[in-house]
Amino acid sequence: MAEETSNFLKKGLMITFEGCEGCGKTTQIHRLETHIEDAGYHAFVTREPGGTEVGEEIRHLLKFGHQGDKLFPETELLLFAAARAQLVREIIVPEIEDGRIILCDRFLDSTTVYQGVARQVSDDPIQAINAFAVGDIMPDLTFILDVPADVSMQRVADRHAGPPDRFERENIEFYKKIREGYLLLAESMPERFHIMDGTQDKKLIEDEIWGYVKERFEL
Ligand code: T5A
Repeated sequence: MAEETSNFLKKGLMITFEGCEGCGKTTQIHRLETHIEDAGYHAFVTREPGGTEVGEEIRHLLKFGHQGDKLFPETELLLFAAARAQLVREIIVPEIEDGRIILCDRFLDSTTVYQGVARQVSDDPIQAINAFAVGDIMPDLTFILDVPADVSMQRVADRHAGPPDRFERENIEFYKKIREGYLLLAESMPERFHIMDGTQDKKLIEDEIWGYVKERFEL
């Protein structure tokens, strides 16, 4: 019988992926998950908003709810924070304590950029509400997949089968603000962020991400 190999981290890690719509987060998270598992570690993939039953209901409301057009930026902010508070407590904290490597598709930086920069909610409530939602949990590493606004919009248009969600219906100026917001945020915290050129070939990005993760965390 083949011997089972498993590398245990005493305390898990959290790696988040951020960027505009269609920048390639989901694609790369699943590829990184495979590398991590092949190396004998345990990965856990989740997403925001969502990842819990409560969070998935909030996700649907935020993206497709027929009252969506009536949402004020402040309401939107609190709904994202509510989904995050649930995800942190129900999933992330126990999984990290179990030694897993959490791979999360968006986290608190999305709120800083989408609700803060693009929707122009002021910084103090954004930071306070983010801090309240995440408690002691902060990503160990955040990849930004950087793509120009027009590439982002084109990818969303190309892959779409159903009707676009509230964020996908935004105009190119919104997408540009998001991109700039992420780049500025990364500049302010270079120790946590790693910016990748998201227009490169998927396999090149995958190899660079895995190489970076392996080296940084000595996996
Ligand atoms: N939001 C979220 C907030 O406003 N505040 C918050 O606090 C949070 C948490 C979530 C929305 O909520 C907003 C942001 C979002 O608008 P979502 O559906 O989860 O909605 O949206 P996204 O996170 O943007 O997810 P997407 O599925 O749109 O994009 P991904 O996951 O980044 O991209 P992916 O991997 O699905 O790829 C998209 C397409 O591009 C191709 C893929 O094959 C696919 O067709 N692609 C590439 N093509 C060429 N070259 C590459 N390198 C490619 N990589 C991927």
